[in-house]
Amino acid sequence: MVCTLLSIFSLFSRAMAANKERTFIMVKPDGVQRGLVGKIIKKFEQKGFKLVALKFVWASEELLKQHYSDLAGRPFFPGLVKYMSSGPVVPMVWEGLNVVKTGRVLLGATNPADSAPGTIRGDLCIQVGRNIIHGSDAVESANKEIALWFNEKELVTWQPATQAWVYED
Ligand code: IDP
Ligand code: MG
Repeated sequence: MVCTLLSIFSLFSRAMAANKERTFIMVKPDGVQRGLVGKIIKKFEQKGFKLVALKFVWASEELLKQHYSDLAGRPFFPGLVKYMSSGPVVPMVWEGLNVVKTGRVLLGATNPADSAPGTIRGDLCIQVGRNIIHGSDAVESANKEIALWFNEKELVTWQPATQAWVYED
């Protein structure tokens, strides 16, 4: 009996933890300039994910170099940093079950030419160098990116009223 209760509790807390996965999403300068911020946020809201943090900032080249440090050796890196620092961006944190992977699905392929219709990049942009949105590619990189762009106080703890209608547990 105790064992059964314990295993039910453990299944429950594992499901709760899975629902708390977080990803880092950012509307890039072209997305902001083209007035697509609301449309992009709406995609994540309508899916059922929970907004945990959001801000509007003009990021420094230094921050962007850190954000894209994995790509520092690529020929497009200087252009990428210039593009990303050319105007304000909207960094966000979204939470939910498999949000990292599903977030990437909502974004579409890196190159909009390969992004499926219905995805953000597939519907709203044309070239890889102006692909309007960033999304973390793994839980580990998500945690790194969240810590780079937000401090603990900016990550808001709250319970959406819709929770029981989005998740069965
Ligand atoms: P991702 O944004 O889909 O994760 P990454 O390979 O991590 O794609 O590349 C980061 C960003 O660098 C892309 O979103 C895009 O803005 C830019 N980028 C990637 N490949 C190219 C390229 O070949 N030319 C110009 N920019 C590129
Ligand atoms: Mg990437």
